[in-house]
Amino acid sequence: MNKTELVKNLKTDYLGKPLIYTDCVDSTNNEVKRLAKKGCPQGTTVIAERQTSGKGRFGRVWKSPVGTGLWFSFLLRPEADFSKISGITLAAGLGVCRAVRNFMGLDAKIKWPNDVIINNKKICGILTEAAAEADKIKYAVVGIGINVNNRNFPDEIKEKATSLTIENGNIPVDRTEFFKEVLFYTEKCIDCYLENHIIPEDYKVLCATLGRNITVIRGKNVLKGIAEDISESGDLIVTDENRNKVLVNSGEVTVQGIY
Ligand code: BT5
Repeated sequence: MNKTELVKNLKTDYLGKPLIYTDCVDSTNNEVKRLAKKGCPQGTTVIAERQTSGKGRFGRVWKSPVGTGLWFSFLLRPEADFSKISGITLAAGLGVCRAVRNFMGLDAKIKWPNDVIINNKKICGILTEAAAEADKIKYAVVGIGINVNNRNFPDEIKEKATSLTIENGNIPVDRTEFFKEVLFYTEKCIDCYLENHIIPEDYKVLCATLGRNITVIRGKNVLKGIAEDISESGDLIVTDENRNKVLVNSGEVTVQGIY
């Protein structure tokens, strides 16, 4: 990829403006956070060919091999309550899902809260990190990792990970054009969420978690039940084994038949 092509004909209002392209960084989330503290504007986006400390949630590692995927993060400075943070992650996931469906025609779905999957395997993970001022969002950094042209994966994730090219019959995917589609759809979905403050119905249609038996691990507690719905603030509404409705807003979710 190169910066000139990445910014050419970008269809967004603010995402990717400005765009910082780099060969190697510890984590694009960390880099955007550093820039945020220096006052950079909403929309500032960092994309890297390789991350040396790509990260997932709860301190986990995000594998970011060189030249295969899209590893990028962008800055938002919304005027919104801090409670809107989890909905921003869901909106970004919907954006990626739409981009994959429109650009590739592949049957991408969402695994609540932060994965995009194809054929029950993970092609994308999203990590949102935010700073608060009183109960408002000061800034939010949304980091998106998408496996695009990866042909294989390390042993520890090969059962659950896939890439666009693997799902597309090994035809290489134009990462530059696809990146622009992702920015376009993600911006649309985030704007829509921040204007209307509800999770759109098509999120639910594309959410593979709903209607399935799930297990949620929250610290030492394990909750088993059926994922029924998603609340206005983006929580998962689960009916547990005693038929109680429980709201789940974080934790590790295993969906029967997925991972
Ligand atoms: C996530 O965390 O899925 C969020 C990943 C966010 C990555 C982006 S890349 C750009 C930006 N900069 C960063 O440093 N991060 C963001 P979580 O739900 O905790 O899932 C992490 C788990 O996914 C790991 O423990 C592995 O099991 C698995 N995993 C790691 N690398 C993967 C990959 N490339 N593809 C699929 N699964 C992977």
